Amino acid sequence: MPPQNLAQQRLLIKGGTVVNDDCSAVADVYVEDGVVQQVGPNLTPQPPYGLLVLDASNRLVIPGGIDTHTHMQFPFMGTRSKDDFYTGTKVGEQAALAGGTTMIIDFAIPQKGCSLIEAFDTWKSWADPKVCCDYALHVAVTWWSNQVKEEMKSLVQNKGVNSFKMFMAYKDVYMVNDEELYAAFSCCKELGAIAQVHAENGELIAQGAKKMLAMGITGPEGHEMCRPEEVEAEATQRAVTIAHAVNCPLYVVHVMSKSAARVISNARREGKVVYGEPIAASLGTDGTNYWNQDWAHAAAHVMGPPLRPDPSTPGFLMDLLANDDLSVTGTDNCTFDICQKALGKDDFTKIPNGVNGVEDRMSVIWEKGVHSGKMDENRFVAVTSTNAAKVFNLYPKKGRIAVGSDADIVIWDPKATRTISAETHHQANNFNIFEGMVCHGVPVATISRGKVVYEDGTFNVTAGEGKYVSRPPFPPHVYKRVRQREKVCQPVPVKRAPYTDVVSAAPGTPN
Ligand code: URQ
Ligand code: ZN
Ligand code: ZN
Repeated sequence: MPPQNLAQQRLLIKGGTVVNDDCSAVADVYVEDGVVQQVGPNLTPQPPYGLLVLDASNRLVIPGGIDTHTHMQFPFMGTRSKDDFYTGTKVGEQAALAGGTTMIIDFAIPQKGCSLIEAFDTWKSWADPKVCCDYALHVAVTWWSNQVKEEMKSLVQNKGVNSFKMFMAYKDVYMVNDEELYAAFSCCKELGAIAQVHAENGELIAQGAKKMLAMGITGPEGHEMCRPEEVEAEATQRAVTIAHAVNCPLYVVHVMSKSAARVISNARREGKVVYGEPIAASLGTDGTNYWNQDWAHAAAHVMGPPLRPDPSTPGFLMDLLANDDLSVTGTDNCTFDICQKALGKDDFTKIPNGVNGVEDRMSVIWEKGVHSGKMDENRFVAVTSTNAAKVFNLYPKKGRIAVGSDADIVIWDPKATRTISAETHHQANNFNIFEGMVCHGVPVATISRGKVVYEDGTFNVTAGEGKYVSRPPFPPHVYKRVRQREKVCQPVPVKRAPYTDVVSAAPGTPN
């Protein structure tokens, strides 16, 4: 008799095309105890009993998606985002597993003056009993002190955190100034962490918002008009400059505009260690929605930085993503239903910021990126999974289908289509910013650590089954260059004979 549950521990995915970021090949994948054991043609694992076989012929077998940017059950702007770690990963407004995402990285965000470690512990205590896929946590630095510096060190050394987000916006709430950015970036570099920025000029937003309200513009269009894209581009350039000054790798979250993307692209061409993260929203829709006659429709798209009214923005960002000017994709999934959005019905500055995406990211990128001919299936894997795994030091455990990797795998049907709709999505939210979009590319089955957790619309996963994943510092993909530069690119003084002649101030110069 095979031991109980053996079928779940032993899995053969047969006849699919295995796609990694660097190659595709027809091969079977054999999984045991949650880890890939063999990849190759015509595998016949022994003994045959208790083996679950999945037919993947005519389908792609891809590494599970990694969503680098979510906010589950986030207390924000007087409310809390609707998807929690259960609904957001399994069946909520946006359900990661249903969309082919097997890992999320959420953000622990302390209030100013509060402990980063306590924030981390709080977020982890929310996630652990509920989360259905693997997860990790970025931590935000919202103020600066010696305590913050010590806590960053402890988070890196004891809690498996290797990324910290600094907000350049949300004045008086989360925003840090340039001096604090300099200190935080320096600390990240010393610890081997990635510095992340929300790049918008918070001072200009505050002034712009006052101006819009004084002009009687209280609706969602005011949200975009008070922070046009140069507000994002200026902050992006400033962050690039400060990070470069301290030789710290920089990761710009939620790239929303052409001009911010150009700043990142130029920085990369100048050899700076910078990564840009467009999100499903910025790749799949645009800011013309803020001018929609229906207030609820317009408000549902409010997020920061905003979607841009130039309708060619999503295509432009996809081109840069295809060409490696931009590197990684997340969603910033932070869902609020229409009643929550209505907190700002008379004042756009009070509309809770955030949109959906975690369930739809993979399909939206396949449709707009691969089906459109901008990228091949290997680049798709790179931008939805592998690059994130490399940047956040999860590779090759995550982000690759190879012997020894976690069996986080998606059987992907590139020909099937689905129409995205709030009526049918697995999220709790009553609005979907991709409503009506027909996407080629559908996950047929999602496998998390060797277990089939989602297949043809049916889930087989319980709350708390996902695991926290520690991320060691100094990801080689990011830090090899940084460390070498540290060694060889230090400024050196010019050796010269000392000046020995007369020293005198101009007569009459006050002391
Ligand atoms: O800025 C973010 O990432 C969070 C706090 C809120 N969501 C958003 O509008 N981008
Ligand atoms: Zn942000
Ligand atoms: Zn965010």
